[in-house]
Amino acid sequence: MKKILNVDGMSCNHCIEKIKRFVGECEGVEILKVDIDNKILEVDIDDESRLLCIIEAIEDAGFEVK
Ligand SMILES: [Cu+2]
Repeated sequence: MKKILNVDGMSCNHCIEKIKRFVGECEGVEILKVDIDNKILEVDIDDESRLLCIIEAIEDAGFEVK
């Protein structure tokens, strides 16, 4: 299922790479889009429970989920 998360604090390509790297560690998650302008991360997850890992990964990367 597709999910869109609002992520605060992204400002450059480096941030995009960092988000991709950290969230990429989560199983069952495919990153569809990291959009700095609209401050969103779009993912395809196989189960709702994957959101927990994603949110933790974003925070570990130093960004904030709104
Ligand atoms: Cu950056």
